Amino acid sequence: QESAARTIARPAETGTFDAIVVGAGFAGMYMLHRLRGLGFTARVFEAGGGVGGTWYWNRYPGARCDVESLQYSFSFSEELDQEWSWSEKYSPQPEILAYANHVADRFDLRSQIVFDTRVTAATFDEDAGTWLIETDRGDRVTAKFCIMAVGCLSAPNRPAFAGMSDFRGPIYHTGEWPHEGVDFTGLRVGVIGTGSSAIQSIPIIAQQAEQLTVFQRTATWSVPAWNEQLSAEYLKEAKAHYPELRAKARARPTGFYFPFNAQPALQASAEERERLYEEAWERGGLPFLGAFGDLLFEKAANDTVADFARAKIRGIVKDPATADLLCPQNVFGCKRLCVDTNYFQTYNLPHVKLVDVSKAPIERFTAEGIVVDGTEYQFDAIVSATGFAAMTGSFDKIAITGRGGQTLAEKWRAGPRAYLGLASEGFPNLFMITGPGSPSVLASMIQAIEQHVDWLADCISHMRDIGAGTIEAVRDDEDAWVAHVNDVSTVSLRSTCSSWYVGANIPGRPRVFMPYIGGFPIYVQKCNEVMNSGYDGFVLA
Ligand code: N01
Repeated sequence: QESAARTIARPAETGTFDAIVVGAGFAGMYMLHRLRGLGFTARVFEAGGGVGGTWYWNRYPGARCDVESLQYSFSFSEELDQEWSWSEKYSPQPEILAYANHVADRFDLRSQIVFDTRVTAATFDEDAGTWLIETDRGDRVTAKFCIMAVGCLSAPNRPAFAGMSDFRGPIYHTGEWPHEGVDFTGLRVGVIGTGSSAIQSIPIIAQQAEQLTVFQRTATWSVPAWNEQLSAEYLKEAKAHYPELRAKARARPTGFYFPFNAQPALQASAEERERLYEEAWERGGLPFLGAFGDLLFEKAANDTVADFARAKIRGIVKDPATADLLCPQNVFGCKRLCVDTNYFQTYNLPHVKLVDVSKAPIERFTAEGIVVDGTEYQFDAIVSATGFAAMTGSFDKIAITGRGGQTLAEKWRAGPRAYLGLASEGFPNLFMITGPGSPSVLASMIQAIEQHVDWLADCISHMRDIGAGTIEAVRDDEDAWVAHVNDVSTVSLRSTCSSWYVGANIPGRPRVFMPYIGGFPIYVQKCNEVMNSGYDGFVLA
């Protein structure tokens, strides 16, 4: 979905800046705010017609965050924390987008953001030590620093099913939902996929559709959200202790706070396990994983929580054959755990059907619908909830050329390589916010963003102080970090399944565990050590 403003002509930008930032999601906005505060000149180029990134594009029905609203927000301004009031425990997409717009206005960011403009190329000029950034609107600007704030889950994955163009109705992707919304009332709807986007949208689409058919390749683990309105008293109390909550969050491996029981599941009796799983289920959401300390490390411990969650699914879904299909057989929480409102209950509705495509995949689209195993399912509209080319997909869309004419795509062919997920050797002065090899998607995204942006702001002003022209990661240090990211991932059961964490959701992508799973505080400590040592592992020239 491109906004109408795209078609309106505007003069091309040609200036020179200290920094160009690509993307005006939470990362790009905060980066701009910090750069400006330090007196640097900057431009942000944003493909969308507004700020918000993920929350600008993902407008599918039921879209909401799975991190509690009080923690899924910027922490850099106490005034902002105090003046903004979230209405629900888990914010719906429109409210997060309203928050992003509020931040843009409150910190007066818009004047330096160029909307409806996609960066197409970034090329390093070795002689000048600067980047030339080009866009699809003809802009050609030069900057000392090029900062990629392109998001981790922002390049939609659209599997190329045979015959797709034959389908007579609309095909929507959850990650690029029409801004005017979609009314499915009275329609026969097919949904492909059962990840987070699907499990959030399916219950809402089912309320409108006349018939809903879900094509499931891998059954999904999901825990109830128990979402609720936040009362004025609750918010008052929470805001009175906001700094403590922020500090507690930063000290957690996930970068957000929830009750966590470090005890190993296998040390508890079967009765105690059942009791603690029930309690955690009643709390719901991602904190369910905090029921015991070893659930993502010990397969035998994981089996106990998987059995518990399968029993929950069987208790909800009335048709035993459907319940069987909905019961995942892989490691619990191996792919990102889903958080739902009435997902499994939806399959008890008479007009909702589940089709297993794990053995016989989707064969093709036809004018009328989708064929699986020789059977044609007829639809008026199809929803592709097929996810994203995670972590690197948005880098792939930009022709990034570094020293010696090397492209980032070439360098990353066998998997992304970045020192601390911040920079890649051969690409001086090119930074990435929440890049591959940083905690990013395994931490609370906004906390991860703030830490990266603050580190970059310190780095860039240090370079100004010492008169450095370029900064570049050292190959050996980068290799050691990439090896560490890989080694530490093998400790977690999360490395064992075919998720987007490892690029395995898309055929042909190299299988590499991309985010850093060693924990947010350990990572922050490492970044601070690097900074305090005068940027160990980087060459400043
Ligand atoms: O994408 P996904 P998503 N034939 O990749 C299926 C975040 N997020 O957009 O599992 C048939 O998880 C695929 O099947 P399989 C969150 O981090 C957060 O749902 O690969 N099916 C899978 O079922 C999340 O993890 C929130 O076998 C095909 C689905 O499509 C991440 O974004 C909300 C297929 C894709 O699931 C991505 O979530 C939404 C094919 N050819 C998203 N190709 C919250 O904050 C793919 N699939 C709550």
